[in-house]
Amino acid sequence: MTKFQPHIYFHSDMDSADEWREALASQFDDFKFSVGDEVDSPESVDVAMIWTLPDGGLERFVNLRAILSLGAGTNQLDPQRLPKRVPLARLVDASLTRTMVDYAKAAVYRYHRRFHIFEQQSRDRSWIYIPPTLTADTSVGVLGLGEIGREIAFAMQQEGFDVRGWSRSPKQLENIETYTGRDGLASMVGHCAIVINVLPLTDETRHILSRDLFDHFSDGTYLINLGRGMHLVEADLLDAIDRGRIEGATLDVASVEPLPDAHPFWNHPSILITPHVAGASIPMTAVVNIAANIRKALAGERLSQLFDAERGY
Ligand code: NDP
Ligand code: OXD
Repeated sequence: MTKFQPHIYFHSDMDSADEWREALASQFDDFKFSVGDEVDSPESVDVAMIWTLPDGGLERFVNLRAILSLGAGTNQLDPQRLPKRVPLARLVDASLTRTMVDYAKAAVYRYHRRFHIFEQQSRDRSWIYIPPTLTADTSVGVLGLGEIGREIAFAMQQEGFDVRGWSRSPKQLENIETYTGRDGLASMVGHCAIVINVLPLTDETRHILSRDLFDHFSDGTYLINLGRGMHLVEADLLDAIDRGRIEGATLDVASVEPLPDAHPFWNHPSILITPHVAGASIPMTAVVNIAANIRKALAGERLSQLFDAERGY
C-alpha cells in the first residue's frame, strides 16, 4: 500500500532547502523533510533528493527507495558510490531546459552577431563596421540530442540557423541533419561554425572535446560547452585557439569549479567563462516531476528519468 507521508532527505549546497520544502508542500499534504547531518530516525527516510553526496554517504538510510538527483546530470554524485540496490533518477524540468536553451541562444548570437568582437572594440574605442550575416549562413552543431540538446537544436532551427546534431542512437528531427558514431561526429563538426556541447559525462564522453576532435573543426570554429568540464581537454583548447582552429570558446563548466585563480582561462581574450549558470531549475516547476517520482518510489513502481548504469547516463 502507498505510504502517503514520505520522509524526504535533502542535501545540496546549490539549491535552497526552504524553496524545495515549500514546493513539496504544494504536492504533499503531509511529509517529513530532513536537511543536513542530523537526521531523526534515518531508517524511516524513503527518498533522498541530492545534488552531491553528503560526506557520510546514504548507507544509513537503510530503507531508501529512490535517489533523485537535483541535476539533469548525475556524474557529480559519482553513481558508483551510491547504494546499488536503490534506483537513481535524474532531473528533467521545463525551467531547466528553458534556461539552457536561452543560454545557448545568447551564446550563439554573441558570436553570430560578432558581439565578442564589438566588446573588444568598445574597450579599444574602435569603430569598425562588420556586416551582419543571416542565421541561415551560420551552421550550429549540437552534441547530445536528449531532453536539453534536442530543445536547443529546435530553438536554433527556429531562429533560422543551419542545425546539425549528434547523439548515441539515430534520430530523425525535422530540418535537422543528425549524426551518430565517432565518424559521424568528425564529419558533422567540419560543417559547423559553432559547436555546442550538451552531453552527459560518461566514460565514453569524457575528454571528447580534445585535439582529436578539434582537428576536424574548420578554422575559426566557436565552441560552447554547457555539459561538464571534464568533457574538455583544457590544454587542447588553448592549443586549438593558438592554431586558429578555434576562434573563441564560451565555457559554463570547468574541470575544477570554481575555476582556480591561476587558471589560464581567466582573462584569455578568446574565452568567456560563466560560473555554471546555464541551467537552473525552479523548485515550483521542477517539483512536479520530482513529486511524481516520489509517488512512484512509494508505490514500488519504476521511476521516470531513470539513470542507466550501463549507458552511464
Ligand atoms: P539526456 O540524457 O536527456 O540526453 C543526453 C544526450 O546525449 C542524448 O541524446 C544521448 O544520446 C547523448 N549521448 C550520451 N552519450 C553519448 C555518446 N557516447 N555518444 C553520442 N551521444 C551521446 O540529458 P539532458 O539533455 O537532460 O542533459 C545533458 C547534460 O547537460 C547533463 O548530463 C549535464 O551534464 C548537462 N547540464 C548542464 C547544465 C548547466 O547548467 N551547465 C544544466 C543541465 C544539464 P541518445 O539520445 O541516443 O540517448
Ligand atoms: C545539471 C546542472 O546537471 O545544473 O542540472 O549542471
